[in-house]
Amino acid sequence: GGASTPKRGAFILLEGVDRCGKTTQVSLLVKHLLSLSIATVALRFPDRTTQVGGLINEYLQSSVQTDDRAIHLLFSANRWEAAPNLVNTLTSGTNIICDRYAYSGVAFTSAKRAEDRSSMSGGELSLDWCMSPDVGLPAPDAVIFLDLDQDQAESRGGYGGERYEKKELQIRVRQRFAELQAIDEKQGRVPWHVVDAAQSIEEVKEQIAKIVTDTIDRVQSESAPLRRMWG
Ligand code: Z5A
Repeated sequence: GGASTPKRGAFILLEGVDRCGKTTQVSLLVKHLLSLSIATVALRFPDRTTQVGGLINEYLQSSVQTDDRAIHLLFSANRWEAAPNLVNTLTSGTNIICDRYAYSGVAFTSAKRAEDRSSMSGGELSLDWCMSPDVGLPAPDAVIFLDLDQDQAESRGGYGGERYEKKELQIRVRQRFAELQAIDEKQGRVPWHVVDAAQSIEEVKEQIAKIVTDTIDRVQSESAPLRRMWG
């Protein structure tokens, strides 16, 4: 018999509101999995290191008026430009732990209102409009949503200077994530795991590590195909 095809890696996504601890947990998780000799890499969006990511970085750090649709499409393009490498990584058997993705894209743009926005039209951009450029991207095998209410998030220190770091917007973003969770649960394809991010770093880490190892086991034992976003 020939060599068997290696099992693909799992694509695990951490999402959540500002300061929920995603970045902290992604790096702890990658260390934990590597210590178990489980091949894993971290990804994050926006990836500010590419040319498109450089434009996004300038946008986030300035108050320059840019049409919200144009900036939304840049965030999506920043995922599409990473997608071939993302798929290759999974196919080679390496797991990916990702910090933000299309859900953040939709949640933030759709939460903007006239006062946060600079578009031609005054109304909010619909969830459907916001989802469409990301349709077809590789879908995660699990979403881990680090949930933190606004007061707890604020207790982690004052907001920095970036343009989305505003209370009212962040509250609406959290509501949009809940709508996206409901859509995924209705489709029954991408499972969500909501973790209480108000716990200690160690407690959150233990809960997430269990979800991640269960997801890796499931993807491998079922030889689960890689799905596409919202397809
Ligand atoms: N955005 C968008 O609009 N469209 C898109 O498509 C995408 C993103 C992908 C930049 O994202 C902005 O882009 C973001 C969404 C928007 N706007 N906002 N807000 P980013 O990912 O580059 O930046 P960020 O998410 O705002 O920040 P962050 O650094 O990634 O935050 P975090 O990862 O959630 O948190 P952290 O750095 O791990 O922890 C925050 C602090 O809390 C830190 O001091 C920790 O030590 C502390 N911490 C962490 N865990 C705990 C616990 N358990 N207890 C107590 N304290 C804790």
